Amino acid sequence: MTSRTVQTSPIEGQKPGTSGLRKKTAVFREPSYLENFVQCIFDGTGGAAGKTYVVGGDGRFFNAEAIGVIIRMAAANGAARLIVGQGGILSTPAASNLIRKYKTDGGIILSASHNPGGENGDFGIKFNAPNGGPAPEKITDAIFARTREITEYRITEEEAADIGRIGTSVLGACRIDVIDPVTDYEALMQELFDFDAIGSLFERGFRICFDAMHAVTGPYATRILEETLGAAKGSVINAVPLPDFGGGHPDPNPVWASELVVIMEGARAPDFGAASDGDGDRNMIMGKGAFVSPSDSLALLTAYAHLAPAYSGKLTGVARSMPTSRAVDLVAERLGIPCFETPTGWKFFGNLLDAGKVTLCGEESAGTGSDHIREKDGLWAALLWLNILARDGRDIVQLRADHWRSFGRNYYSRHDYEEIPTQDAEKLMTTLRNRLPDLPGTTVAGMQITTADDFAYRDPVDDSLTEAQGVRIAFGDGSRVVMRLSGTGTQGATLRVYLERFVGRSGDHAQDLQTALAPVIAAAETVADITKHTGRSSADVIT
Ligand code: VG1
Ligand code: CO
Repeated sequence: MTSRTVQTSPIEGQKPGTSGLRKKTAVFREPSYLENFVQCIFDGTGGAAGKTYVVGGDGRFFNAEAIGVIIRMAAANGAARLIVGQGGILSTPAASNLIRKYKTDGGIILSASHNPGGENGDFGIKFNAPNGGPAPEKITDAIFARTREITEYRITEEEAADIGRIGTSVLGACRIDVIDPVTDYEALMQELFDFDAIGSLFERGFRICFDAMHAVTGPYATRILEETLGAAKGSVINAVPLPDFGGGHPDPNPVWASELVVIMEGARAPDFGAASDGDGDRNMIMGKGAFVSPSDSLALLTAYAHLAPAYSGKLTGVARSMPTSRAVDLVAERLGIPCFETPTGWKFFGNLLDAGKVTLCGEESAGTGSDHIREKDGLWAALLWLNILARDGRDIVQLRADHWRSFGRNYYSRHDYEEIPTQDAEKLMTTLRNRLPDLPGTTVAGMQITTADDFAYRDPVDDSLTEAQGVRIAFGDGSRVVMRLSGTGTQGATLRVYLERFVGRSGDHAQDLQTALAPVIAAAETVADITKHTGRSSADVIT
């Protein structure tokens, strides 16, 4: 094997965001862009010499090419072994599982998750730590620091053997194992869930629709749901991963997964619907004609997880990201287990999971997961739901209605204002932040503000402090508004406005969502002057 050392210089803006480095695909294809960042991953984590990494991605445009580069760079940097998904395919949860199962030194995952793909779409790369989770900030900070001082990278002259075929090969001293992407993941799901109960549910004629959105979950869902568990053929739709996700936006919410919504609202709707995102870590759950909000889904899964073998009597605690609705808090309280509130992004759950402080966690953005891995897991969420439905017997809509009757309903919605000029978005946030001390006690749009702050998180395990994680404004009637700027976009800024209103046990749980939230929406607009700062009279995407 011949390795080359290539001279390079720092490239601006290689700062990882909420979940890795995300840019336009064209940016990643610029000379040295990918190579610089990959070298900085190695350099920022003590070098690759003698190490083992998992490598895979969501199959989007440039995935295979980027993996070819990463393999050559890992070999040139002295890595001992790489575990690569066949064809370069690994869902984010499957990669997390492999990192843990084979006790590797981490993994490199290629994905821009729910962002559209293709030549004109987005691309991304992230490093996961040996615990299987997204690198915590002290690692991403070290990687970013390297991007500002890099002078050279190393790469082999030779290409690796074809990753389209399962088997073992070598590139110099580096062993490359190309494995089936689904096998280990399926074995893990089998350990967690009552496959017999789910299988007999399907035998009794229970119908499902799983929309893989032409993204990475297709092969996983087809194998597990249809082939192993016996769901009817065709239960998984858009099952073939495509480099541009079929031109779609692989974000499982009622706006982008509209094909599933139409099916689930149709006359012959299946009993259960689910969708997952580009890299398979998100989930959207539906019953007949009913979208289950991710925040409600987390609360319901917490309340009924004991029906799955892995979680029966095992819930130590739960965690949710700060903007996620507080529905799960009520369940935790009744179960007598702690509920942690963390900043947005899965990396903040890692320490809590490693320390055994929480078993389940989730985010309002359709991410749910457990201590089985260190990433959120879309198909896992669908399987946990199916396990619960198989053992409980009620249908999903009834289950949710009973839950609201028992706990009250947290009406919840997120309003996104996309591609705002960055300066305007930052001005909105700064102006709002400056006003925070004066807000408590005042009334906006008829709503009385009780508290207002900028969320800061002290990690209970390593005591690290993460500040400026989003403005929280609470109102006298228990409602809440949260505002923050997205950390995953690649163009301009996205303002996320999270709206929540609680209606108690005996209240009306059947109101139209946006109507129920109207007073909170008006208060958010008034307190932050959204129209003035953004020039928009309404949000671009409402979920
Ligand atoms: C978004 C979501 C956040 C999620 C992140 C990564 O981040 O809000 O909850 O963890 O995406 O998800 P932001 O900073 O844009 O709000 V994924 O499926 O991209 O790995
Ligand atoms: Co994702």
